[in-house]
Amino acid sequence: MRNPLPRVAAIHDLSGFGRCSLTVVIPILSTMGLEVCPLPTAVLSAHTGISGFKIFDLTSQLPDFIKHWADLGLKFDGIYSGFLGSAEQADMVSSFIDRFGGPDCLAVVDPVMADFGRLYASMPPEMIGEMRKLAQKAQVITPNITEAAFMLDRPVPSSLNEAEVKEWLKALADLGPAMPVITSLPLASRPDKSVVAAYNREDGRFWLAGRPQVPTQYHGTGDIFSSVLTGSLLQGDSLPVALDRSCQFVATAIRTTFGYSGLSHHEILLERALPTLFTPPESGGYDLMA
Ligand code: PXL
Repeated sequence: MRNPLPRVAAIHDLSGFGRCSLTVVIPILSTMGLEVCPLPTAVLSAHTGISGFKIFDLTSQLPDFIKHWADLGLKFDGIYSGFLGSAEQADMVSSFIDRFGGPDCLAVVDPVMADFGRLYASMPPEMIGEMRKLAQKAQVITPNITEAAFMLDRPVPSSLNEAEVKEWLKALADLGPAMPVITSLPLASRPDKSVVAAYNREDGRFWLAGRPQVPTQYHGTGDIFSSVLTGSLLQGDSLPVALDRSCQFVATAIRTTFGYSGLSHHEILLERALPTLFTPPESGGYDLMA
């Protein structure tokens, strides 16, 4: 029997404080009408951007959890991975996609490991090669520009033109995924915008979407973006509409939070924005790259 609601395996950490990973993945995908089955990769007191964080890595537990799901005969319409607790987990996610994926299942890998030119505090350097390998199994990957550079073994660029963006996307598609997306793109022609770009190898088209920059940064916006993108694709949206909805939602969450004084950049007010996921997609915010 088909799942009455599209069912997604969400392979991310659970961080108690600092909105990111499962604490954004679950509310976003649930609001979008999907059933989320979380497979936690690690449990943290707070995300790794908050000093003093404590982490409990679940690498040794994952094989048993996965075996139980296999014994239960679970079927997934989507598999969506993010922050991993160790480099060894990349192989586990790869086998998970082999075991539970297939032509009717969307596999999204967000190669969460770095930002602003640096690996996150808990990330071993081997994670870069492991994420590169794992990307082979995904249809969609959503690196930010630092993660894209690390995966392609290139310097992190301070600015790219459109021809260069297309070349980067093709190079990412050559790693395996048919639909690579790059976020936090330093696009020379749109310095005032927060921009994402994507390529669809199936039709050879490149897409840009974005929203005006707000002069602040909130932690977890990459996870928020990838979660809405995953939900939107699983709802049947096209790639550019899914990009546009994700940018729109991130911009709404940021603008909703930015107006308050006294909130740290770990405290994006996700719940204020969730109801906007019920509104029909606007499609005015994307462009085809000529
Ligand atoms: O937002 C990415 C992310 C997810 N999970 C954990 C993190 C980070 C980024 O720092 O530390 C635990």
